[in-house]
Amino acid sequence: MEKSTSRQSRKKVVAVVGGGLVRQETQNIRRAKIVKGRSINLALSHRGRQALKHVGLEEKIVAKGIPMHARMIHSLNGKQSPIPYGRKGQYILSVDRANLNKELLTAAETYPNTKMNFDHKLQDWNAETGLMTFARLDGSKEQVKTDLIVGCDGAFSAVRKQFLRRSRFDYSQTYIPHGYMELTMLPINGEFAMKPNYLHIWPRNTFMMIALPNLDKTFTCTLFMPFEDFEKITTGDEVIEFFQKYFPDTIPLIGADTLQRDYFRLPAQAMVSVKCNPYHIGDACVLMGDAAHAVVPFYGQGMNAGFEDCIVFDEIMDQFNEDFSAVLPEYTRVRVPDDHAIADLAMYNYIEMRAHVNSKWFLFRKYVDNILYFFMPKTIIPLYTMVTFTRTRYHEAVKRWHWQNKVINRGLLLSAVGAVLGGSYLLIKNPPDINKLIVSAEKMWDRLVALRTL
Ligand code: EGU
Repeated sequence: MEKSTSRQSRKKVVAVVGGGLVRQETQNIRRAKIVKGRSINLALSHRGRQALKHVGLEEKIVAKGIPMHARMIHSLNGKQSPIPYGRKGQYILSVDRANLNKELLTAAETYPNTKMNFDHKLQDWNAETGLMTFARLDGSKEQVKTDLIVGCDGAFSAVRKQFLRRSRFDYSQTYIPHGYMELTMLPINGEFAMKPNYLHIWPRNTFMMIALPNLDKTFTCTLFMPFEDFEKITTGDEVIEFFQKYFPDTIPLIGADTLQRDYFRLPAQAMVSVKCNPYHIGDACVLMGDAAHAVVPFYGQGMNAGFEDCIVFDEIMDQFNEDFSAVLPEYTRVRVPDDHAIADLAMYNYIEMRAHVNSKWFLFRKYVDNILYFFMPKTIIPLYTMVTFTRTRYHEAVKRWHWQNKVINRGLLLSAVGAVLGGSYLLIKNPPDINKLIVSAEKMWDRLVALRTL
């Protein structure tokens, strides 16, 4: 892509390496037959929508997204409990990865100063000279030199490789012990098999399944489970046995045959978290999206954070008159703390969910969040609300969350102390009649029994 500016005399040539939500046999999604591995749908929330708005695509994408106003928690006994994401109008969208890609490519093509090359694999590049070598499908090579390289080539970025050879480049990558597998839930009698406008969740501690709706009335179910457990299941009967034990309500919905077929279609996919710093080399190269910060999917923010990178970069480009030597360091300075914060949050949520999140705990925690938010909307904002429905900088959201937790804990402590002191005072002032106490204890027991059966 070429970029002309008012301030700079010569047009700058920029190479965007990658830059689609792609990872399949051919980068051109419009010609790709199968999309291997990668998830089919994504949760689009505020940050991602704002970025799409900047390029005039929000309406187009939202029109083909399915709103999810609440989570639907599936208990082991088949009970379903909705928990809203927020107020009316606060919802996330299930969007189709392939469609998003198609629209982004089509929009990019409309710029006269862009040229797209598909099926060019970055083999190597030189950080000193900026010379890149690409391999085409037929094995031929092409060498290109540009003013700026933008590495948008995903978690296993070839652009990032050259950063690793440099001094004072921080890099960490962590594979989590869990893998994921996608299973399709087909429509039943031409209709969605479950309520469509929800993010369905089956929290089972170390195992978890979620399901997002698609426009064709299917659901894509994603099963998260430790690799060692995936490997223990080797036959169709074992698949059914496993689902009977943990996700019994899904067997009739997915269908035993489909389940057995889908389970063995692809091996479980790995999930990796990547953090690095800085995101740039001089004025010549910059990383964005998963290439800069791959996150585990447990906050639904991977695409949203990557899209937000673009807004932040664009704002800094305006601020510094597109002077790459000023823009790139500023982008690193501003963006690294936020991307690291969301990477940590996603990892934290993974650890918390696998440690002790069953359906009761999940429901309880989200109820408490929502109730506090309802009564003190200015003081206690749930973390996921700040992350999902605002553009509060990720690291600010984390800071505020820590502060809120302190306030909540103090509040709880004070109430507890107050209750004990107040109760003691009342008991001493008005000693209760022992007979009345027993009667009310019986009543209390009835209430407890009633609660249990709720
Ligand atoms: C995982 C895989 C529920 C799509 C985190 C919530 C996700 C998504 C949650 C995937 C969960 C987990 C949040 C959203 C979203 C919840 C969120 C997770 C979309 C804390 C296609 N997560 N996901 N949190 O709050 O903020 O509903 O594959 F199960 S959307 Cl793990 Cl908001």
